[in-house]
Amino acid sequence: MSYELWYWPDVPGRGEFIRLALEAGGIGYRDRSCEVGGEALMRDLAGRRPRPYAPPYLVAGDLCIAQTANILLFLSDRHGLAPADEAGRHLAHQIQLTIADIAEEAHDVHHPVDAGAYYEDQKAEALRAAEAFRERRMPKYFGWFETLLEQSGAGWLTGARWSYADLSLFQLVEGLGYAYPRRMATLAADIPLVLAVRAQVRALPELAAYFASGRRLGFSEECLFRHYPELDGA
Ligand SMILES: N[C@@H](CCC(=O)N[C@@H](CS)C(=O)NCC(=O)O)C(=O)O
Repeated sequence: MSYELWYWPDVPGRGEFIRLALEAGGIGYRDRSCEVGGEALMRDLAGRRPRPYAPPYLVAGDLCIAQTANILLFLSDRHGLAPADEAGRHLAHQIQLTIADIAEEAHDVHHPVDAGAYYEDQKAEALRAAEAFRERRMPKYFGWFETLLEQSGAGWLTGARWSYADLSLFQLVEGLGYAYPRRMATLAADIPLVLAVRAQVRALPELAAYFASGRRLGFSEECLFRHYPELDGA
């Protein structure tokens, strides 16, 4: 089975959570976001049955699956990207849904009023939202990931081997490290296990070819995780 990943071209965004799982799992796929432009993506999406609400979505034969966490659960069930037992399967899914929550909050910091309007037109509200995100939300979420890793005791979130949740935690740390370098530097002392997962994923042999390929897209101010210096702070 070969898969098609559909996402916006040129940005990692939510598509990268899925790309990392496909790459680390050695799963064959066509990255349609790199082959077509945004208009072609919208045309494709509109023609799908059932129609996804938004990218990313994954096409697997007759199936079309949307929602990042749902796509990862689907791929994991087929390709063993998380523990197969009930507890481990739902723990990985729970973590992924929580990563979706913080990713959404990170997006809403730079678009606190209107997701369809420019950042520059909601900057005052964004400054206020950023302070709350940095001071209360980031430590709370990262404290929870750190607690899970302490409880796991195995160096990975769901057991002795990496799962797609670890890959996504890596991407979250990378993204927030891009967006909030000063805040992440301050938090670093409190989240050694989270940072160890980031280093372990960066060093995974399964991802070495992908990281060396030049195909991994960089963050930018068009994406989910954006760096606006005025929104960052220690
Ligand atoms: N909860 C969905 C969110 C999907 C989503 O918001 N996709 C963005 C791109 S990262 C989008 O195209 N949104 C269009 C919209 O919400 O109108 C997921 O995790 O996949």
